[in-house]
Amino acid sequence: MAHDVEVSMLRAARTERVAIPQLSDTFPSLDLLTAYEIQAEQRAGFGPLVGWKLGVTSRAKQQQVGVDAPIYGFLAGDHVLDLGEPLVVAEHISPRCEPEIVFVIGRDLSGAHVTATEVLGATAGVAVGIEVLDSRYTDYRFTMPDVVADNASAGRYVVGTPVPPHGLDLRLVGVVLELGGEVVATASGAASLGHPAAAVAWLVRELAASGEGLRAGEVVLSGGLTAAVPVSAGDVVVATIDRLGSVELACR
Ligand code: 0L1
Ligand code: MG
Repeated sequence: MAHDVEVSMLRAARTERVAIPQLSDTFPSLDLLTAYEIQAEQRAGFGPLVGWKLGVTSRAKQQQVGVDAPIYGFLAGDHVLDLGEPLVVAEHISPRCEPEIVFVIGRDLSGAHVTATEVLGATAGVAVGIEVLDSRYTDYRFTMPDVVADNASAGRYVVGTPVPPHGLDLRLVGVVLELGGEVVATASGAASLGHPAAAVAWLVRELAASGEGLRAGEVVLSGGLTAAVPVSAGDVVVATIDRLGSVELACR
């Protein structure tokens, strides 16, 4: 593979749970195109592809990590946490949790001009989710190409029960993130690029550049709606989204 060195550095960080300096320190010419190539080369090291994640789609996230444009990453079987399954903090480096609106795709969708309306038409259900992010970089610091190469900090995710999207205005649904029973952040669906379906449409258009698209049955995390909250063993995180319900994640 073209980027064996970068891929093995990131793999070692992930499997040994030891952060590495950001790739751009070692490879100053790292650009976005190369970063997506490095990301794609890592897919083979995970389970089967189950979907995609948007990253850095909200102002709160952009301010938190100093990256000012959306990115995407892949989701594989290894990223899934089942309902009620705890997050084992020691399996990660610096886990952080954030609330997401999760799309469950009902039919294949691809193309360079896909719209939010088409995304909603192809969606079988939407659900509340919690994404667990984990940067493989020292001090959770990175440039945009660094974080793309690191699969948009994908760690784990848990999804609640989907409901049909029809009749919901996903811009207006309220979002509450709780940690240990305290409300730590609030938002509405519009925090993700103005409309979560618009964020998914952006993803589809980006995937078209590499001849890919969404497949029926895949999930898409449409972007963290608040800043992400660092978690430790013993924490309990609850994400609640109006009309979609709540999902809880215990950390141990
Ligand atoms: O899902 C996200 O918005 C995260 C993208 C990468 C930045 C981070 O680790 O917070
Ligand atoms: Mg996220």
